Amino acid sequence: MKKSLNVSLIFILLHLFSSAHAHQQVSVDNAWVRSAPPGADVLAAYMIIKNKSEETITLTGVSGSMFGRIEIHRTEMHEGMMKMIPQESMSVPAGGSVTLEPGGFHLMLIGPKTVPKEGEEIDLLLQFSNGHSQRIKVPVKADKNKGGVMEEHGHH
Ligand SMILES: [Cu+2]
Repeated sequence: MKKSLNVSLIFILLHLFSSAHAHQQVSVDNAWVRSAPPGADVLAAYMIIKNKSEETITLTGVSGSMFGRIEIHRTEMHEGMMKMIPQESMSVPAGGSVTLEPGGFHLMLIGPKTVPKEGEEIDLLLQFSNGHSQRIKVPVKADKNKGGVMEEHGHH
């Protein structure tokens, strides 16, 4: 009787440990949305996504109730022009990270119901191919180095 109690206690502890561990597979740091003028029809979100697991994790979708839709974009040079290429997904290597930053990967927040102001926070849900999803709060900030990345809005 006593023995079986101990066994089930160990099982519960293991289960708690493994589910806590699953939540830490992905971490999101330095997330921010670039503030945009009222009436803007797109905003860009940037962050660092870290994969602490031993397998590649793929970001397959992003949603947020404040926006019509959200796409994963990558800014690339094409024949001397900066162009944003929508991506089906974005892979984060095992034990590595991917940085979303002006001029590279970013989340394109399309069709905001209202354009959020500087200092506000946006709720986003990141969905990964392994079934993991992560809710994040992203503050709206002014671009620290203005200029140089305005092309991201110019193509919409
Ligand atoms: Cu874009």
